[in-house]
Amino acid sequence: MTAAVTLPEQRWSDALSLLTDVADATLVCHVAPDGDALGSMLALARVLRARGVDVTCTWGDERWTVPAPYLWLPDIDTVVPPSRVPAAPSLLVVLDTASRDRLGVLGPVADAAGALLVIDHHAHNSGLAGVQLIDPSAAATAVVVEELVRRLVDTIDTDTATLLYVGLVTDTGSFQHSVTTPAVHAVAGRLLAAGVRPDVVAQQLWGSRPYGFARVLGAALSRLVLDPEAVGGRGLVWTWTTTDDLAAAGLGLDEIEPVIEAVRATREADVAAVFKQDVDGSFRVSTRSRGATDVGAVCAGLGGGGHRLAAGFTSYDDVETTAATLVAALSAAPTL
Ligand SMILES: [Mn+2]
Repeated sequence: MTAAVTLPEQRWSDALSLLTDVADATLVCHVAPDGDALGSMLALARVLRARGVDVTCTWGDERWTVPAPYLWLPDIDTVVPPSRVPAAPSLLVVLDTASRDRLGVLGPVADAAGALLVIDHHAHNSGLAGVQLIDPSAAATAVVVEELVRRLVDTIDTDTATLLYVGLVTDTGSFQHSVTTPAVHAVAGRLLAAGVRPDVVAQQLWGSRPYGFARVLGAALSRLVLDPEAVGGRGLVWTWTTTDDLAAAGLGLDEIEPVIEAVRATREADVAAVFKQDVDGSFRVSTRSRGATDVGAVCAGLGGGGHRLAAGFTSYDDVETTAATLVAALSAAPTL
């Protein structure tokens, strides 16, 4: 069976020596964190704290809040705003990104830290030095962290396993994406054996949404545009949400991520996109491909990032201009 993570043995020993005998560590995941970013960060934090390390956990969003869908995570109450991060920590661990610009306001901390450990599985990255536990073939950063943690401790407790499982199950699309190898299920098996309740996690992640979500989804679907000529004839389906939609529903931007799930299955389009207006007027653009288009490369070209089939960027233009920009970029998109 191919391993869930493939990295040179020397890399693991370099990482372990950074984590051994360190007095304090700051753990940072990417801005606008998802389940893999938060789960990976909080899992490693739990293990390090149990070993006596003074751990600080955060991410560098300018307007920092804990995303509502993840308020139930074990240890989520231990995260602090980026302003509380030591200016020059002994060790900075960066999780679920290897790009300096995805650190937001915490970019300078990466330069000032005594040592740097980067744990990630994204193919597009730049700008961070240090020890690199980066495997673009890993299904999730949580998979890399699971391997690291198994090298640090003999047993993984249920809360740590639950945090890793959240990363695994979100980044694999509930084990539906092509990254779902036998080794991925072996990782999931180990986590379940540590006491994870998959039904409870699934209920929290996908079975529980505020009423307002259905109202915003309705607004988004009422504006849906199908452009079958786009993406070299493979088709684009797209829509948008406004800050007025969110205000009427009493929701934050972090609660409408699943809108794209209702759009992405559209058979007539390989690519789906949702533009979500933020309070500063900009749009957070989420994109998905049904398998034929590298939207990760397209979004990277537009200043964002992500994976081949799921990626995003921020647009500072209006809806029409954003759509035109996206259509133009997709017309030159790499085919998979
Ligand atoms: Mn990830």
